[in-house]
Amino acid sequence: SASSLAPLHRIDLRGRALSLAELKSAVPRTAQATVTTAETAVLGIIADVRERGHAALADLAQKFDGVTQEHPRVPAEALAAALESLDPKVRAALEESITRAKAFAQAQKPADVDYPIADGAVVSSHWVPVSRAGMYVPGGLAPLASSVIMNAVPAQAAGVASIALASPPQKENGGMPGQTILAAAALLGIDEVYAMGGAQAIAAFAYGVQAGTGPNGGGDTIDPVDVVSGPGNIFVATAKRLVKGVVGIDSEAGATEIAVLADHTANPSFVAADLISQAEHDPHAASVLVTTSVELADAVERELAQQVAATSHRERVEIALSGPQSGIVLVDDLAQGIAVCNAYAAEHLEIATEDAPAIAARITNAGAIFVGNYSPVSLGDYCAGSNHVLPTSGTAAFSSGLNVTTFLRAVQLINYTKDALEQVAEHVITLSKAEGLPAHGDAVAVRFA
Ligand code: HSO
Ligand code: ZN
Repeated sequence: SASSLAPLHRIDLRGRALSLAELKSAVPRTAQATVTTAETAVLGIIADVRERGHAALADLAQKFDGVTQEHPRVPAEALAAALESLDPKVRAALEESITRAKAFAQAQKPADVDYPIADGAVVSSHWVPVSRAGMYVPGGLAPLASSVIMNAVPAQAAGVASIALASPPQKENGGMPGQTILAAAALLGIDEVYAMGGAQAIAAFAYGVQAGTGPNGGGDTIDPVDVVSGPGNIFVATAKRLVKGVVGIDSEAGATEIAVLADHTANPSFVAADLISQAEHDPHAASVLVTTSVELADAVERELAQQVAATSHRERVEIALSGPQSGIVLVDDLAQGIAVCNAYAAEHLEIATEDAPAIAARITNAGAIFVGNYSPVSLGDYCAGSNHVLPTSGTAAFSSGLNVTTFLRAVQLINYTKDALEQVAEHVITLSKAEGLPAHGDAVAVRFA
């Protein structure tokens, strides 16, 4: 059947010299009204979980997931059983994904620095893991077992001792998260798993939940965490933004985005397939093509119409592709295309141009850059070794995708001998006087009095 796909929005920037601010408002983005609505709802949910603990979690599980819940903790036997009954092919694929993610996370671990800055003086920075991390794994439209891996592997590589995982209760699975998610958790040795979804899961991790606050006076303690990580929908991303400061977060990883920077050499069928692959996640997902070639844009639209007609999640894809957050941006040349991509700061950016590595090197803002025709985003979603939890909605301009340092802090150590302190004492005293804080200088002088 022919697709009912409406033509994508076309934004024609050819022949226009735009300032950075103009570029930023020219690129397609989710409407601000949607963001504000989510914020209001999420503030209410966070307050409710803080006030009523397990009782709030139970009500919200009923409301959003349609399940009746006494306590969200998934029993150990359920985790073991899920692993037991896991399809061996899926297990092998998860294991390959884990192997690659682990190898990369290990390699990514930053080195400690112990720097002899002067005689008898050593300044160090030592990477120390956080004590406890809470990870979110989306359920909803698609329970993402791969996100268990993307969250947990870097945390484990960082050396986090206590890891808790939350994923929305699935009605079809007796109110527990999806079986593959449970199996993946078991495969990674994670035993603290909760059937909690949405903003309420983020609130529970950030503030903890008191024992005995359940509907019938039950419910065990959920300890607060130091870092909340993981991808989610707009509500989860908003909740993470709102609890940031109480806890650390990886980044705002909301509804997924793909941008493709393409010239006339791009393969329209590959480009269309990749745009659809991320649109399949969520009606709010964004698929953006930035191209120097009108012919390519037209060819991609023809491909989209054909491929969308045959895709499983056709309705969702059509909504995502025709939304204001998606579109085709026409540019004069690759220099303008690069400027557009940097202004957009995509979660995922594919480079489908001649000499893709050289173009990729000129990208300053993107969560992850997929270079050339054989590095599609879906490779990164599952098995590249890179991480798929990445900053969305422009936050790639200042934040990074989930990685081993998400769970580490660089603690500084300062170790001077008496002689080494004496060497620099005069400067400390001078600066303390210059700032009008003489007691600072006195604290040094007293050691030599
Ligand atoms: N593209 C999503 C991750 C994902 N895709 C998981 C499939 N499964 C956000 O980067
Ligand atoms: Zn994906």
